[in-house]
Amino acid sequence: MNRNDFPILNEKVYGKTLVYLDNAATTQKPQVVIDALSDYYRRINSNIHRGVHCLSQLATNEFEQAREAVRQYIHAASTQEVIFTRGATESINLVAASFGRTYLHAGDEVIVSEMEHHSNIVPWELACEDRGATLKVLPFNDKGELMLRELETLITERTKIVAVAHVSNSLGTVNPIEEVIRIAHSHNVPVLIDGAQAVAHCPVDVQALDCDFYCFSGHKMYAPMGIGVMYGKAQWLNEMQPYQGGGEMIKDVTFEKTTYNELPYKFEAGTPSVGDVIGLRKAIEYIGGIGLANIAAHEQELLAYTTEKLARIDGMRFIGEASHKTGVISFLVGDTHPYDMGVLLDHQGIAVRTGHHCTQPVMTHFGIPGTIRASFALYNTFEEADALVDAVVKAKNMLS
Ligand code: C6P
Repeated sequence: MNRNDFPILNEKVYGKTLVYLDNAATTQKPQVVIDALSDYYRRINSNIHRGVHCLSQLATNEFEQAREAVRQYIHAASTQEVIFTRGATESINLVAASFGRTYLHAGDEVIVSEMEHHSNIVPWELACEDRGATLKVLPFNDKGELMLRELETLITERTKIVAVAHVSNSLGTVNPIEEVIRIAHSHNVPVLIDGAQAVAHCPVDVQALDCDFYCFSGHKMYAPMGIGVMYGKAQWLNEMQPYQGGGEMIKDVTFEKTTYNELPYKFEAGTPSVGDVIGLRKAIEYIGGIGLANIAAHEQELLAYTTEKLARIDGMRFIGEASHKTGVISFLVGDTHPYDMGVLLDHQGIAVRTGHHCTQPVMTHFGIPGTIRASFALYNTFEEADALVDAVVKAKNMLS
């Protein structure tokens, strides 16, 4: 599917054709995104919202058109609710800091799940520490599925927010976030969804979900690095204190009292990464041209095919066997160390990630140091899946 759109896929590593299966870490970029970036710097590079001059106006227009493209992509009610950040990590830090400063008090509680990426744990730990609040944890079972029934008992009248991943980066689990949101809202508790591993793999409709915050990175959806989005319902964003100060986030500044700009600018301090925002819009258009449903169907076929073939390998152990998964396969083989396996796969031209994947609590749950993780994107092929399986067999034989 559209492999030739991605120039890097023709690169060789160690003289072998690259088999890129580290898409959960970052996806490769299609030529149209690369072109959009260089075109921006060649034609209209200038600071936005600040100049009367032509280039500044052109850049501002492109920037705001990209915001509208993001709004449509996640079906937000308004562009006021689409805040540009550097990535999912910054988006979650923004919410944890600003929401925390506004609503969290001593004795309050925040709930995260046991399968969260560190980016959806540490910002909440910092906020709780800062405000004298407590972090509570929603566990998952040995298949890697959230134990949803526990949520009812975890939520108390002191719970201020629930923060959960849409899709787990180390298990591949697609969480029942509709249900999480329904339960939390029935107790008047808002919900933040970490959508970093979802936005390129399944359609997201923030209004239908009714989530309060939805955070993601551009670089995992074929866009440049250094750009991300924090969606938040206007009702929260209007009340929340700003995250950072400076630049366009102000209305009036005096030494006595500074007032803040309207949404979304209130949360966008400093010069944004304009070219990357424009690249994000191109990536959204690119995904739209193929269709998320087609991408999801292709990745599901790859997931089923590869899982079935890997399962035939003696000693294969999957970490994360939820009934609803995206194209992420975490595994161990016999007692081989994931790092050793990763190095041997790399020498065969196969790029996978090994280690804890920034989810140490997940590794602690299973009592393992890490996993080998293969993750798919729209351009991966069944031949590449076969190459992975062959390379794992070869590496296993070398290591045993
Ligand atoms: N996961 C992975 O290899 P940033 O780094 O801000 O773009 O994304 C952080 C992040 C947040 N939540 C989830 C669920 C994630 O998977 C990630 C990034 C990469 O799995 C790098 S650790």
